[in-house]
Amino acid sequence: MAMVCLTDFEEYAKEHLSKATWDYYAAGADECCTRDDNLLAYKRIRLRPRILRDVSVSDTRTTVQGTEISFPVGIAPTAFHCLAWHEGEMATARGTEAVNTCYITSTYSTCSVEEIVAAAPNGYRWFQLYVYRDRKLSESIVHRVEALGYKALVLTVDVPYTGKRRNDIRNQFKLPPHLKVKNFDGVIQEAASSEEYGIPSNTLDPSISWKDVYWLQSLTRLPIIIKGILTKEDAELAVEHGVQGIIVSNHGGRQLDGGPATIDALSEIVDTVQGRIEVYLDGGIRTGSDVLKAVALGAKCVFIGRPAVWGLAYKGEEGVREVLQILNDEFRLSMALSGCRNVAEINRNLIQFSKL
Ligand code: HOC
Repeated sequence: MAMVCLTDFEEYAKEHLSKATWDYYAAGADECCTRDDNLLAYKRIRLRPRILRDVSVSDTRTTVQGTEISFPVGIAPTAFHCLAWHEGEMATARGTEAVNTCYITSTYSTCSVEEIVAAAPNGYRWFQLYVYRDRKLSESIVHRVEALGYKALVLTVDVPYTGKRRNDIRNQFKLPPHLKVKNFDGVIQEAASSEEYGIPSNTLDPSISWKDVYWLQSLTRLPIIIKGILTKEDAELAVEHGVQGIIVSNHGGRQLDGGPATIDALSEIVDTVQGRIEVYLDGGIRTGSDVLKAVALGAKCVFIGRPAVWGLAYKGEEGVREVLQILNDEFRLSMALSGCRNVAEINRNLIQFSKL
């Protein structure tokens, strides 16, 4: 089957994954309004293409945190990749390395960070981190990933509790016994007093607050990127707390239902930050023109979550690579068709604001 666009991978994954696994990845919270709006919002935005600008040569490269990547798309953190492909996150890491972009490894990986780094030693990686009640647990993971050469910490701040995902409750979804959150293997000694998805959930600390950003900074020299900001007020606080980046994210619509689509929240955050730190986005990216719109509205880079998992389900490492390659080709084409020869030429003039 020739894969032409990202939704081809979605259809394949839906047909081939078990129902419980499919439902887990597809899940949004409650009525899934925010999950669905993440995609619909792109369809409401219109572009203002420029013509006759010699687009015979185009360059999609950009940088994130000072490192060059092949185009402004990376892999967002998603959990449990071994559910989609037997080599799990090791395959994701290889597929991403092949395309020379950034892979944000989830804490809830089914391969350990050591296995992931060994599988793709030249990959550019950030690590997604939660703050645990047992700060020593977070601390030990921070030191591990720093020693392994991860280049930034992505502090996820929108999960004081897990969102209500109805199908996961109906399916009683949990990680099957042959899979583990390998990063916790031998690290969490005590039996969990409560579990979600078959993994300890009492570890997540709902009392996390801005002072924990200072705590994290005291542990590491790595750049800290806060994932889960949706308002200008929190964007300003992030800058004031000295972090190096923000990911505008609603956790794929899996947490608070009723919050904004990320592309709709982006502009107020970019306007507030005014270039003081980099702003990224995840949620709802399905085409190269979606990437173009997000970059035009000020995202330095966007990250894809579910589409990477669909690629994995299709053909492991090769599938992840194909998903990224298709998005790269589409982005390059959209750039050319709108008169942009390189990423620096993409700006807000491309967006038709009267239609927003
Ligand atoms: C035990 C807590 O990000 C998701 C993942 C994991 C959520 C936290 C699980 O499913 O959205």
